[in-house]
Amino acid sequence: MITLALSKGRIFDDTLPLLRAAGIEVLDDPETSRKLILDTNQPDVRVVLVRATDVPTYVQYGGADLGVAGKDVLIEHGGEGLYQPLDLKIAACRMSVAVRADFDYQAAVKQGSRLRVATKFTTIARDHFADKGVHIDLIKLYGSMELAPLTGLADAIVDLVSTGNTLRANHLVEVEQIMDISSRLVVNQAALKLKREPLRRLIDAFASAIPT
Ligand code: PRT
Ligand code: MG
Repeated sequence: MITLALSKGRIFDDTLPLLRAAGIEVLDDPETSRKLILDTNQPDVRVVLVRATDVPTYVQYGGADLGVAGKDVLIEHGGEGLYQPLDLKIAACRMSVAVRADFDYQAAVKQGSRLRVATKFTTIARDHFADKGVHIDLIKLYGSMELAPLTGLADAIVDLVSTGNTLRANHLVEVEQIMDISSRLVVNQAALKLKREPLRRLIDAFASAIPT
């Protein structure tokens, strides 16, 4: 049995075409079914649905043989025990710094001001500002980062941006792009040895189906 960990939403949706290219059809729709373990047309392949941030943990400890997770999630997790053979180029976005439109970020940086930064991506934010030599107070949030500068909780946020619509709707501006983000295939290192043949076949099929 091969167990693939996916999160509902964009990662599930964008992984379906890759699975199809490998001859795998998922038999349940996670948006209508309440099942957490989904069967496929292959009796020896199943999909488990977990939170996006839990995918690396499931794969690391063998709760799943492989999974799909964003580069953001993998950096924050640390990647321990994970083999990362492929950038699938799906669920693409970027990690950025954003501030209120009326906050002069460049001036604050130039003056060497201490910045209050709210984010769920604490490792990425800490590394980014350390590289720039900017001192920060980090405020860990679990969601709705956009609210932090609007309420005075923080001067800046570090968050994912794709269309930019969420920032615009909240009168925030992107002042720095930290890195491009896409989702990767992650594989449990022990499973790669024990289930070498079927996993290799799956990885190869995914590799040839990556959008260009
Ligand atoms: O939603 P939940 O709290 O369950 O978990 P999650 O947010 O971690 O999962 P999910 O499914 O939303 O995201 C999974 C992965 O998709 C992330 O880890 C990213 O690698 C990737 N991804 C790609 C994105 C986006 N694009 C994205 N736009 N993840 C989040 N967003 C959010 C962003 O945080 C912001 O709130 O969408 C908003 C911005 O979008 P625009 O289009 O308005 O700029
Ligand atoms: Mg989300």
